[in-house]
Amino acid sequence: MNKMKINNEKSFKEVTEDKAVAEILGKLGGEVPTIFDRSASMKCCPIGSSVSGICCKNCGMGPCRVREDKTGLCGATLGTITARNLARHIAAGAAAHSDHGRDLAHLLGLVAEGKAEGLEIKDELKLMKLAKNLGIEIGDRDIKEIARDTSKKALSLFGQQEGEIDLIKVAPGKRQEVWRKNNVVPRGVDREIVEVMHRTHIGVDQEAEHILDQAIRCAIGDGWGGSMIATEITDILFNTPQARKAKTNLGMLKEDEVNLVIHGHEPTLSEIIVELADNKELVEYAKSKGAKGINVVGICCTANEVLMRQGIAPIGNFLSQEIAIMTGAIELMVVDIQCIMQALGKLTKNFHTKLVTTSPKCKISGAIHMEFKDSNGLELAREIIKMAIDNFPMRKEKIYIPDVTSDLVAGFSHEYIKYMLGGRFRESFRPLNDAIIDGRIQGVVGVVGCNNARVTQDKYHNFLTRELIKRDYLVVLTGCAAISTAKCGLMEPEALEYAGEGLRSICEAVGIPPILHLGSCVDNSRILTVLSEVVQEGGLGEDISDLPVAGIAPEWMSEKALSIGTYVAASGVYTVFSGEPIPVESSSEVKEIMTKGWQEKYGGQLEYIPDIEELLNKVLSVIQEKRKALKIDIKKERVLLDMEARRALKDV
Ligand code: XCC
Ligand code: SF4
Repeated sequence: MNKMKINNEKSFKEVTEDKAVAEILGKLGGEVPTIFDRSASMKCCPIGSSVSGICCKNCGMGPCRVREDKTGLCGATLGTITARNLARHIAAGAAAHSDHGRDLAHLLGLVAEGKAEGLEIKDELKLMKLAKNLGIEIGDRDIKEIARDTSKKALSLFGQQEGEIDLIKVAPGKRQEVWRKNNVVPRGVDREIVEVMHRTHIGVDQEAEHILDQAIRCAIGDGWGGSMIATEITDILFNTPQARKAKTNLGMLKEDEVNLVIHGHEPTLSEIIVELADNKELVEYAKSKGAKGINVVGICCTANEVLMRQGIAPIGNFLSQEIAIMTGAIELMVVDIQCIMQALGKLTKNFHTKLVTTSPKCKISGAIHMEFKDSNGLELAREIIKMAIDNFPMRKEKIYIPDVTSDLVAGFSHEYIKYMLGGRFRESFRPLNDAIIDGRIQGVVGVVGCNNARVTQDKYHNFLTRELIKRDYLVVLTGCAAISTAKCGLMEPEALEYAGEGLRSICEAVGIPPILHLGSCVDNSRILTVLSEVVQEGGLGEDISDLPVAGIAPEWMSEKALSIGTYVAASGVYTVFSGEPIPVESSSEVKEIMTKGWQEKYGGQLEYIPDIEELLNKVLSVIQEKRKALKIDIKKERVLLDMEARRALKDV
């Protein structure tokens, strides 16, 4: 282990922009190895970079290492292998999101039948909306019946074999036509994932463009299928988010309370834990063990879910998970699925912290497995909280909690944004469209995705967000990107002062911050819904591809991010990834297909630009081009009206 490399103040700042993480590394870095040490001592495998070609291990004659001038044993070319590898990544990402969505669809059915203890339908209006989109009869039927049928129909979309998945109808009509024309409307969520796996098996699909079209069909099944189902049903069962204040970062751990961290992606058990942590009896029990109370906080997207609905503090994003344990203040970390480092199993052994896995899909050696089975939620949550409390007196190491916190505002569902814009009785995206048309808002940019140990933690998210709002671009965030900007204080209400004049005037008038936290990774589907409704509102073209918007994943690392980027591009948005490594770097053919080729076919593209300033400039120029095409690029003079002029206007 190369401890020397990062065991000094300067290099801590090189690996993270998060002050709390840097502080802990400064105190304890090197004593126990973390991902930052591993990243310093192990370079990325160079295969895949343009000079070294790419590797295929799709059959037992390989691995074959292939370059521009050399094929694999079977004759597969560089372009084919690059496309196949990427398609498989996308299929894995889509599978992760969709399996998460499937579980929620299943859960909705159990709740409808009263078989999920501690859970109920919280947002009936939202249930009606989803039921309608899925073609379920509403009439004056009982809410439970509607919920049961909605669950059944949602579940059927995963295994559907023919036709089209219903939710693509949320997209503008013109967009649906683009997909139909290119034959990429998903027939069923699972079916497209399976077909990617089949087509990338040795000797099947061997034309890069054709393989990538299937990857697109699979990704659309994620965004407009699995992920959308996950978001909608989470809102139905746990409430559609509304703006709420909260705090973030490691300073939210409490020295004198039982600290319980929820980490992963699934909201269900976490929601129950959060609610139960206020239970008087349990709080009394904690007091009997010498603690002042029970403090539930989160990491990664489970944190985003409970932040959006309950205001629970996210104490960190992906790269903070080990660092949080190193505070010595965590009694128990309960994890479900996705983005949980296996390293936690070994790391927690150095501390009193208990690591508990709960999903039937995820076990980690060294962790205690306590399985969540839909119907045992309340009982399991109580057991986990009790275990955390019992562990409080077992603290042995020195507690070190950095005094670093930031305020934030989160909870921007598409419904809430619409409500803020138009007011309770006239919910509408009109004010947003008007602000974009008159240039006060130049465009909307999604900054999404992960942390990546090869990139300074949070740096790109924060840089881009600052630069964009300064130039009057409204920024929407999800996932770890959202936690980044929250940690550096960009989501504080005062952050408005960093925004350009036009954006600030709108935000002040409407009462929203210039940076909107839309939720977890599956909630990127909220962005799709917003874009569709903005198109429908009128004045900005007829399709998502006409809108002055872009998507960026500057610190991505997970396969889910690749699936997200692909469905966003396929929905007509200019999408750009940064960071390293670049999975298609070796093949100019594949890069060309995903940029020029997709632009022609889908009106959106997925590009990789490693240099962050170059990336920013590209995003700005793409959006300005869209404004030009819409003929809204000429900045209209803003006339300030006095009271009389306002009255006169009203009378017209
Ligand atoms: Fe995971 Fe969603 Fe990535 Fe963060 S952002 S590292 S996927 S937790 Ni989605
Ligand atoms: Fe090599 Fe072809 Fe087998 Fe890939 S599928 S490992 S290129 S022989």
